[in-house]
Amino acid sequence: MKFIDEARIEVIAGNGGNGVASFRREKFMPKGGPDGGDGGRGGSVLAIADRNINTLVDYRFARKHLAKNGEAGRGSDCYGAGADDITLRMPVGTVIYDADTDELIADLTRHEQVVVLAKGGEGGLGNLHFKSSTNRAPRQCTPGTPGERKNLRLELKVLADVGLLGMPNAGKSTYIAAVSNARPKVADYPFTTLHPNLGVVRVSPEKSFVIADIPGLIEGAAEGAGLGHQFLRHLARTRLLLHIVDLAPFDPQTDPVAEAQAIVGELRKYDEDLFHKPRWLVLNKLDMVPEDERAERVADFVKRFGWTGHIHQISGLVGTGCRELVFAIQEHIDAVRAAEDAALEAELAAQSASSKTPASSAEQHTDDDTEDLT
Ligand SMILES: Nc1nc2c(ncn2[C@@H]2O[C@H](COP(=O)(O)OP(=O)(O)OP(=O)(O)O)[C@@H](O)[C@H]2O)c(=O)[nH]1
Ligand SMILES: [Mg+2]
Repeated sequence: MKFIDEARIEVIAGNGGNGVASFRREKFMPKGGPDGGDGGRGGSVLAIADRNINTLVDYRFARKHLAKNGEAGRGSDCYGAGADDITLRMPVGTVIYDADTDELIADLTRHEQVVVLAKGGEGGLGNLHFKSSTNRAPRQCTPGTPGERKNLRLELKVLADVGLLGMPNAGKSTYIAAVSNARPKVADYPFTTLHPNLGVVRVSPEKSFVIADIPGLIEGAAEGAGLGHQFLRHLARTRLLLHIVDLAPFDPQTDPVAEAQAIVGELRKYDEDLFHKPRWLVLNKLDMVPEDERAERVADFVKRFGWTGHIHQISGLVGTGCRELVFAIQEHIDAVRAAEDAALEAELAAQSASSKTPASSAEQHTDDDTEDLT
């Protein structure tokens, strides 16, 4: 299963510029002192975690990342300019290893977390640093140090934000193909999808989410019917489930309400937590329902299914309603991420406060709290 995304890159930091040995030479100043400046620092290569990036795909194409060298120092007390660092944006969740030694270099767990991948070299010293009372015309200067150079292996465990749930043939793969970069097999027979597929849905240049298409579920999956229900484990860490229902089944005897109830039953049998996860109802294949019957068919479904939550009507095949659903999902994911960030910040603030607060003021706090309660 392609849930691990991997890339290998080479990072090369810039060398430090050399220091120089030079002497002041001016008219009427026959023995000007040393004036050779230092070399500038070489640029480092940094990584920054960005939660708006979902895959390492960019790093499979751009493999070599080079920062510039620092400039050498010059005469007349001129210091060489330092080179700028370069920053590589990587998804949150990326684990970075040294590919040669297998040593763990960093684990990017927080949005905006910065780590140094290869440190730029230090600039060398110019001869003006070597001036002393006994040596007033030093000729020493030091070269810059080389920048670090590393081969890295990046690993990302791709976690889906959204999971698709539904009977075989409900149109799960059709939907993921319509809105994401995934191109799963779509066919009019049940159990076309045998392995989970992940797709990245890009809503704007900075916003995207990952959606997981899993094999269809049928009644009795908990007891092993169809492909079983083990695939549901891939949905455990998602933030939203889309329950896709075929509103126009090929066989007129099939009742979409009974099918939807069977899915919910299997979900509950599999895991109570998954059952309580936010879940939206997506009624699919609306193109197959004559326009004048749609409202009635949808209302009848909602009533008999007893649904009070979010509902979307789409046609994965024609594309109707698909974009609106994508925007609604992104909004939901943004809100969940913001709440997660706020919770994390509060936790970090509490941690740093408790490590800084002296015992006496901590007692003070407790007193305040009890006062509030009474
Ligand atoms: N008319 C119509 N057909 C659709 C729509 N969405 C999917 N289909 C058709 O329904 C059939 C099943 O679609 P899939 O996307 O493979 O369904 P699935 O839910 O992924 O099925 P499994 O992988 O077997 O679980 C295909 O023939 C699709 O072309 C739709 O909105 N309208
Ligand atoms: Mg499928």
